[in-house]
Amino acid sequence: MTKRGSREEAEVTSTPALTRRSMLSAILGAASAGIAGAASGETQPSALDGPSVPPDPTRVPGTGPSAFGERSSFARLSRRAAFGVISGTPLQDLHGTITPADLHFERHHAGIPTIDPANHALMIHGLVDRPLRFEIADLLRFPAVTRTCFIECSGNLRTDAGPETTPQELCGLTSQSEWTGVALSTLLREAGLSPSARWLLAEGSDAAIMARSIPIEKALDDAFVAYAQNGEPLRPGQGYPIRLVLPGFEGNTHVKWLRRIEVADRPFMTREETSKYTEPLRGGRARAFSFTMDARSIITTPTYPAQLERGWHEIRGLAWSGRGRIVRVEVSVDGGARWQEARLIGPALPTAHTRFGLPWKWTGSGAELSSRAIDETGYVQPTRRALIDVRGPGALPYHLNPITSWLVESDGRVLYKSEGWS
Ligand SMILES: Nc1nc2c(c(=O)[nH]1)N[C@H]1C(S)=C(S)[C@@H](COP(=O)(O)O)O[C@H]1N2
Ligand SMILES: [Mo]
Repeated sequence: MTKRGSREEAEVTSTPALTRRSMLSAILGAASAGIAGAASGETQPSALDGPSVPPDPTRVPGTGPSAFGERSSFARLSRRAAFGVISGTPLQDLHGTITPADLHFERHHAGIPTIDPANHALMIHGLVDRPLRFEIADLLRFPAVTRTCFIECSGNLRTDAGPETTPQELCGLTSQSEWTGVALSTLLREAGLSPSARWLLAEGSDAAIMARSIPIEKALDDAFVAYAQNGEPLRPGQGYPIRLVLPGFEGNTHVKWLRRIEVADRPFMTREETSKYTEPLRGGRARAFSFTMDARSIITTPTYPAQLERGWHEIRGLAWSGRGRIVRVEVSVDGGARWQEARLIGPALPTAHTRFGLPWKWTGSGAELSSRAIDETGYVQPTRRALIDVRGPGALPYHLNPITSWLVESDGRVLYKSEGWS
């Protein structure tokens, strides 16, 4: 992996409320499965916590209701953390399109800050008629907006992945939530934009003081300040108490722990939009402010580490586009020689993960499964070769959305078709 944040860039914050038991299962979980969800305090039940299973569940009273629901200890789901600054969503273990909040991928440039919402506010200043300061309670009083959309890190492709790579490890830096908050246009109207306003700076209150320039058109279109995720307050890892959501834009612009918006007549040229989050092109040039996430898809089952049985299966996966709706997903089982139209399962919302499926009978011979997404602008997900031709083998793999394939071996093993990036 060339870009996954470097160690010196950030530190993992430890979760304040680790109990002895959760600490123990965190350590056991991390040690036994190589799973480091422990770093964020998201622990899985360990063998020690396992329930005693009665031979016949109808013969014994069940357990009672509780303050918090927990996942079945048979349903083992976890994020995989790396370098202390990133963790991926286990795409291969999920269904539908909503990512459970505790499995939303995480990318923190300087850890998760602990913020008391009572002491947090959002400032709007710069080229405005009235500089304003909003408490969280103020934000909750404005008309709410709710939108289901993905957030995807533009570094979401592991270019050095070998055959034994899961979808989570390959491209688990995309997740989807139903976000609720207040439209940024509403807040900007309160402050009154000056006619020369063209760009905003959005700044977070983490130790990285991460900041990005946002074009005014996006700010006035569908940008919003979210305070809730899947019906509950944002998780600390997702920006509690507030984050910016810019549907379809690269993950980095969705500034978490948002504290300040400054309005200006030009971009601010912050570190994250100059030395980072730009894409090298052929001929020694680079593109910058490449906000929109291009259409992409990935098969989530069957993929590594599945062991396939002969007979009928449904090839399933996710497709999404930062430019709008997914209109079509095509699947090939013969390495791209022929493509079949998959069924879209559930609604195809704009800038949202869309589930697709295609029933397929595996007869026991080798197969190569691939998917390609087409969005409402007619954009077709490119091949790896086409992307390399345009970008060159540049050092920073941002905005790479190649068609991805999985090889089914005659013994039923499923492996990522690893081709490198050159
Ligand atoms: N303040 C702040 N905002 C941030 C970041 C950060 O480190 N600090 N990381 C950014 C990056 S690179 C991404 S991809 C997304 C990740 O959001 P998530 O952790 O909720 O998945 O948040 C963005 N917003
Ligand atoms: Mo990112």
